[in-house]
Amino acid sequence: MRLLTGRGRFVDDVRVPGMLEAAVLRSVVPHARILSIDVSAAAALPGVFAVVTGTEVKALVKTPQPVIWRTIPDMLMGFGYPLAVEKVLYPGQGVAAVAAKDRATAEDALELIEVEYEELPAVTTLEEALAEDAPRLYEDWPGNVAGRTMVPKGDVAAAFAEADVVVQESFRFARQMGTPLETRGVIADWDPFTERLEVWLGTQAPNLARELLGEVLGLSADKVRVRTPDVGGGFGNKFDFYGDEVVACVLSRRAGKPVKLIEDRAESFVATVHSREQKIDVELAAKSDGTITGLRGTVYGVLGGVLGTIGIGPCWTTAALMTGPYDIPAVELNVVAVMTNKSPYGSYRGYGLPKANFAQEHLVEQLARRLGMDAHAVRRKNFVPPDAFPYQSPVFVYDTGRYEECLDLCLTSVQRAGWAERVARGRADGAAIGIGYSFHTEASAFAPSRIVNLAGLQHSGFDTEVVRIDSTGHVTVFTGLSAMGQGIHTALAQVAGQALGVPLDHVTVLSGDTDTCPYTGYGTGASRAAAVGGAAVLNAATRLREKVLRIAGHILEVSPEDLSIEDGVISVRGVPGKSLTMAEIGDAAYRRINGKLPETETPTLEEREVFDPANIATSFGCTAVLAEVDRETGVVTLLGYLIAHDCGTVINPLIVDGQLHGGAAQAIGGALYEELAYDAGGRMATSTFADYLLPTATEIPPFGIEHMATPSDHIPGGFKGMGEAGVIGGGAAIAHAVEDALSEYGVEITSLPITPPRLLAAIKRGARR
Ligand code: MCN
Repeated sequence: MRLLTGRGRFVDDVRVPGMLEAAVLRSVVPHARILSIDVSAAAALPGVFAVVTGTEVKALVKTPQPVIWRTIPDMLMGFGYPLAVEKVLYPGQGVAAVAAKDRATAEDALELIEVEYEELPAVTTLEEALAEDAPRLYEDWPGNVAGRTMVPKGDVAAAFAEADVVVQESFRFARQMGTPLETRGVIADWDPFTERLEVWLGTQAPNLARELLGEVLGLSADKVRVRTPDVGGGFGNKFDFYGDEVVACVLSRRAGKPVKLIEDRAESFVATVHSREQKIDVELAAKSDGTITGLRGTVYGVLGGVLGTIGIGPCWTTAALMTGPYDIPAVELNVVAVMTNKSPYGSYRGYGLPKANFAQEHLVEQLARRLGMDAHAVRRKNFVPPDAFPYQSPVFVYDTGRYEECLDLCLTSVQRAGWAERVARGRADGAAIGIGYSFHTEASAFAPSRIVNLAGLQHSGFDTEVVRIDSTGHVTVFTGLSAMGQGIHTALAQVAGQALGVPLDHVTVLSGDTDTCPYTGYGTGASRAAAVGGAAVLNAATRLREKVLRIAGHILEVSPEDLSIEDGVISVRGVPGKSLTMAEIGDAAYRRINGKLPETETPTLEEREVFDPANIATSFGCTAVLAEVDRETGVVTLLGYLIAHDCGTVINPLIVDGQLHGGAAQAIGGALYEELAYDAGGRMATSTFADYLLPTATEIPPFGIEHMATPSDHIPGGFKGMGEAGVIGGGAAIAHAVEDALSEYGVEITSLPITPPRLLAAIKRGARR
């Protein structure tokens, strides 16, 4: 409501006294040697306070841009600096930056900067990058491959040698991005007297940003404060740490004034991380009864010119989780990290899972077609059964699951919606209409720290929460988890309120300041905040409740076991009228302590919980899509979208449904519209929403959602995460609906997005069969 009524405060709304505004000069050429940069005219422009180039920034920082997700052990590190040094490696890479009295002056100054480039041939596609004679981005590397790794399990060679049937496919996924409504923004304020850096930053990970800023600038953590106001969507893009953040700090130091740097929309297409682009070559071995025995292949991550914060993390995740809900005994999935002259690869909702799910579900359907079986029969045959949990997948241990029930729930909801009849009617009228399914798992609640480290992240996965009841009996939760629209404040308030027995409007959740909020492993991402943070709040609040009951028991001269708390009132069970309010307990703990606080209790009511779960939590779901294809235009219209979902104990059903809707909208964009394109010369070709198409309300079909709840067995409260669920299964379900609609042509969808020209070409190919 606060955000809807315009009361939100985002980085760009923050005004620090004396603040300057900055702008970054970004290369339009994809690959070039920087022969010279002349900033003298820019520096002389009235209103300009500081100008920096890449070489100057490099001299001021202690390290290049950090890469914290190192899934490939001996990876060649294509490190970048906050601004390009000697060479530009992608269109959009910053080469110089200006701080001026306002943004317009800063932009005028950028026009006065003279950069002399020696252009080099651009490497834009995977094939170009892997060609024998490919130009090398890093001249001292043997090629453009930064590294390789493998996800192994069991005896793959034997599985394929003994298979009755092998199906194989090659998949392509376009570059896409999260496109949050609010672009990235930072304000840096260096205080030369305290030697402390105050930063306002739109980020999903304030603690991480604080540490990485400190690392790059050579400051200890206490010398950096990161404050995060409202974040207008992050979608993973604001988990990553950007050179622009360092540039703002360097400019602030130079100018001796606070500096704001806000990315504009056009910049965001090149300066915010891209994601999704992959090629996956994979094959599946099976028995003639549909039992899957092996999965092998290669995931090529088409990375950018320099490594982003998370390196090849999403592509490794694609391989690590490609078995999805299926019990596949033998797996060998190679991961190849390939550098190209494009924007850095980074986090985007779903991480590697939408691609893993697409490949996995396509292969299952292909296998079913080959064996003449129903695809759901193949799914059922291979699901990890409920009694096999905890289940060791190639990398992660899945905690709990009831996959077949979830599939049935989805099928029942499709039946109830009358889709089969609708398809029959539509087809009788000549329409190309069909239904598609996909079943997904989500490795959510990303933790514990040891698994997070095992997965290559040089950071931890625990969370710290502080729950306080104040002297008026109201509750404050201090969290390091930042909100970016996913409703985490509401969820944590509900958990605390329910555990303490106080009404929701007596709970305040505070986040967004590393000086005052506790340390969280790495912020909001990987659908972890509700489960890991919720469990930490639950544990802290449960201990606090016990203290409240002990104090109340002391005052009322009854045993704490005889007390209950409801709506902020502590009552003696069975004795009407004998009660205390939470405010009276607060008063006893903070103010009128004498006689009211038992001598064994310390004053105040506050608990801190550091929670590092034993494992990740695996939620799951089944998506069904009803789609119609216009055979003349190749346009796909989605007519219905049903999800059966399980994220353990649901904290807030309304938010969970909203999360599924939002994720599904992004799946629809990824499946049908979104593609960051480069022209033949390697320049960015999509720089407005007229070129990069997002689905709008008119393209989103009505959603139906069904829930079941299989609690996590190791997370207090039984919560599992689900913030990415909607985006994971959508692409495959949409593709399968399109395939079903066009079954007469034998169309198989193996790349996303499914644009009309591509679909028309596939229909034509099918018609020729
Ligand atoms: N929830 C619940 N019960 C559960 C699990 C979740 O009620 N058992 C609700 C909670 O209100 C919680 C929300 O669902 O706040 C999402 O929970 P969770 O799965 O823990 O995800 P996170 O809070 O860690 O959020 C991150 C996740 C990710 S990784 C991306 S990317 C993402 C997303 O959530 N970006 C978003 N959802 C987003 N939603 C909005 N509006 N904007 C973004 O940028």
